[in-house]
Amino acid sequence: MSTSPLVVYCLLALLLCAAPVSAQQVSPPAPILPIPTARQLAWQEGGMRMFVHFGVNTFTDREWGDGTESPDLFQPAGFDARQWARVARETGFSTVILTAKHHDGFALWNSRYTDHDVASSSWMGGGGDVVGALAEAVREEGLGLGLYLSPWDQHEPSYGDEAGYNAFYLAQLRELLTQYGPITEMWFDGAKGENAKAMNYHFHAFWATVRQLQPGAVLFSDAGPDVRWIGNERGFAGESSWSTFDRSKVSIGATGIEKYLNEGDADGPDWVGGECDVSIRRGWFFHADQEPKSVADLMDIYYKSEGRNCVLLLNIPPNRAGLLDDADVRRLQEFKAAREAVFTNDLARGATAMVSNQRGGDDAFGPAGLFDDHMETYWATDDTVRSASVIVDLPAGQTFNVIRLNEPIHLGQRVRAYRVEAEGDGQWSTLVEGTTIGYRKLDRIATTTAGRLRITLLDARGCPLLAGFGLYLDTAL
Ligand code: FUL
Repeated sequence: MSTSPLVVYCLLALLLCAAPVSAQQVSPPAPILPIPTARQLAWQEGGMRMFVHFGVNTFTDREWGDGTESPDLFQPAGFDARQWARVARETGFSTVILTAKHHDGFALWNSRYTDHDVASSSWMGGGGDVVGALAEAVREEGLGLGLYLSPWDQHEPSYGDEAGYNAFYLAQLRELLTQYGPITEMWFDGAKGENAKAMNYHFHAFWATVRQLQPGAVLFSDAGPDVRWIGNERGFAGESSWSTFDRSKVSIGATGIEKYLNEGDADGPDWVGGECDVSIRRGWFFHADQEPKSVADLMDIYYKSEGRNCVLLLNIPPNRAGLLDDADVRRLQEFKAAREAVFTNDLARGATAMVSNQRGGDDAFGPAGLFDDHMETYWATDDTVRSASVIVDLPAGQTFNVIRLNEPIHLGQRVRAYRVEAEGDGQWSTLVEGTTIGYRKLDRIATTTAGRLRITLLDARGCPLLAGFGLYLDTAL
């Protein structure tokens, strides 16, 4: 079959007209190092984690056992890990982290390397496995599993013999890492009593073993390497809160480094985000005479942890029946309702904005990125910029007392200082001045009514970027 010259001409013309004009795309900003790894990003995006302190202390009413406890003391007659996992999911936690072994050395799984474990208890005829039951339960609920394996072990006879004990610890660690499916966080506690024999723990071997066997798990300790302790057990991050950090400045279990842990380091070469651990009750283990914290206290903790670029790790200690206590479950439900009452109604929705600088003039980097929920869409400035502002016009005047800001941290944490102002009668007045933003910054301010706001990023480690902005009314403030 032959094609007529006219048809060929028309086809050519069509092709030429349809040929794409090669548009010059404005490149996204280069990351400012250090940046988080994939597992660190997943940890941060997962948000709140539930800590579960459970073991012989639950039955002796102590916080630190001494390792002489009989395994038979451990008798959680109504143990139900499904209840723990269900409550965790229903009340907003992404992961449950269990004390598989606390300082008393009692293992909540059947460990081949000790007889100080659930298998030596008459509970369930020696067939109980708390770690296994929780692993199954969290998977059914779609949650992550984290494990705490205390290096300080007051029961283990080899403790004090550096080679022997570290080999024992690694053997137990390997059991936990190989028998229970995916683990998302391993928690290495630096705590040690004054009576503890002097001995080094081989943390580098512990970490390498986790990397080899559970590459998706973040490693927590005072010094990271993935996630760091926030320097207190009240759940509070610093007002300045950097995920950037210098690991060479800290060592595990050291004192005098709390402020550094609490605030991080704008110039640090390592990315090590902060995890804020705190218990819903005074103790880490269940004590019948203690009460859960009030919703107001839990909200304050939330603002000072999740609202300061960190992850909240809230401990809910199961009672002697082996269940999360009714009083704690009720409080968790109230805490969730309080968060929802504030954060489901974003008063900045539908706002429009004008920026002082927009990267390459490209709309892909315009302020629309502030009003969606994606870290991948963000307002970006030109490379040479260090200070820039955005004016936000709300569809109507709004009354609010909480401001949310988010940086796209996958490109590095940048902002060193910012200010938010409101316009009234043609004048700007400052609502808040802050330092770091990071993944999520929540500022509580005096209740304000305004229709126009100005956010100024005053200083940054590179060209500043902003991925989110929100306004809320917390009627409990
Ligand atoms: C500390 C421990 O000594 C406490 O008992 C608790 O486990 C807390 C989370 O860490 O270092």
